[in-house]
Amino acid sequence: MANHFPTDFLWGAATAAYQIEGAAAEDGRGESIWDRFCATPGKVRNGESGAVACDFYHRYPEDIALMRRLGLDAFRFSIAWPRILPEGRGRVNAAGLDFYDRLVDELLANGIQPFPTLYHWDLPQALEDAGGWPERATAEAFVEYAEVVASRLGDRVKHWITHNEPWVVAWLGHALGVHAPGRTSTQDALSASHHVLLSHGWAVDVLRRESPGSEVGIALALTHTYPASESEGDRQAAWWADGSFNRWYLDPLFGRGYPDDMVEHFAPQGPPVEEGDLEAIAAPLDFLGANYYFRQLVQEDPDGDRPILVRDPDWSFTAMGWEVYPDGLHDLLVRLRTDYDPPAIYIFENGAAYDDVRGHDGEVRDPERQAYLDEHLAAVGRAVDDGVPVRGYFVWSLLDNFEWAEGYWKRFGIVYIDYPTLARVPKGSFYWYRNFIAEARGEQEWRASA
Ligand code: IFM
Repeated sequence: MANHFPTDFLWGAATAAYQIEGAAAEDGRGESIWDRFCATPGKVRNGESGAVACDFYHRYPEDIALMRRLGLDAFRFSIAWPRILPEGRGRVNAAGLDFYDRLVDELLANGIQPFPTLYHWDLPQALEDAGGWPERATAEAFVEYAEVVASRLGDRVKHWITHNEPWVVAWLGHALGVHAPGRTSTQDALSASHHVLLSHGWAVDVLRRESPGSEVGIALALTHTYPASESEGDRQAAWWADGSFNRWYLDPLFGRGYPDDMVEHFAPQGPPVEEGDLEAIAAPLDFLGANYYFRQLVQEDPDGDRPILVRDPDWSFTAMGWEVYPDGLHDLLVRLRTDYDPPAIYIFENGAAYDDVRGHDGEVRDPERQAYLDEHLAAVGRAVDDGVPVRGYFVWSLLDNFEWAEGYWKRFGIVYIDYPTLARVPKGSFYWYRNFIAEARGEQEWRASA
């Protein structure tokens, strides 16, 4: 399977600041909405937080050495906005910028391309206190932040990701209340969603100006939706689910505005669109980032106006309860090319949580994760064969980490973190991925545990 990939295909791993960095109160970092959310009783499993996480802030040289052992071409991380601008806008914290400066230099010194994401959910609390993403001013603040970061790192960073998964920011954070900031309003979700997309569009120009020659894109949480049957009702339900999860973001980013059927569905609520916003959001992208974990199998609800997600009992599920459905990744990639034709696609997240344990010999064997990655990479290979311009694949995640409201018990890493000691233990999937990358490059395979 490994030989399906072009020689310049980028092999990567992905992470996010709040999930791995720790050092939450160090070197002038301000409070983020996730610090506040974690400190609110009942919001995060076991009252856990990212205060220490994997301590990547201090241990990044060790982790970069692991990336090098793995043979990575690229590393996706995010920048913590409250480290750079502790109050969200205005005063710049030099120590925060210095950290990412050192990180980028260390990556490059090890032959690894930095792929920073500017916003992976850790909004400065001060901006939330001023209204947060439902306010247009937060989009303006994001552009100032993007400018500060790009003017410092833009000479070395060649790929910028503005946002991670606007759907999650909007709906989990503002409508369902299960992520920070924990709001429960559909209108807030629609406003937040619009301002996240708007801030993306505005930042594209700034990033290109401050970081000449770089490429800019966004990472979306995408799924492929399938009707549970061929009935008209199920097909319409699948189209609705596609509208809510995929088209609501893809359509405006690719210049089509918000999809009419969904605008009608949400009316009289809706995104607070002002003149010029849709043009800004549609700023041409250099690449589209696709984060894929599972498909959606959708059935009509005869008693409600929203579809029901159903489970096919014949398939297997990860520790998150997410169905393992590799064909969905192939079908999604083909659909993206057919319907949106992006110049390039990166798979910025794909991976699985399983209940990993460390054996008596100290090793972590995770054959289910290896199978998950193998099958999904085969699906990517088929999409590449079908002519989809996939340029890279980033496994989620390099390290076990803080899985948001689930705390630390969901382990997505190919490297196990022994949280009491913070020791890093490469899992079986780490060696498997290393072999896969080496084979894809036409190098000799490493021995399984070498
Ligand atoms: O851990 C998250 C990540 O932060 C965003 N995408 C999904 C992952 C798994 O839930």
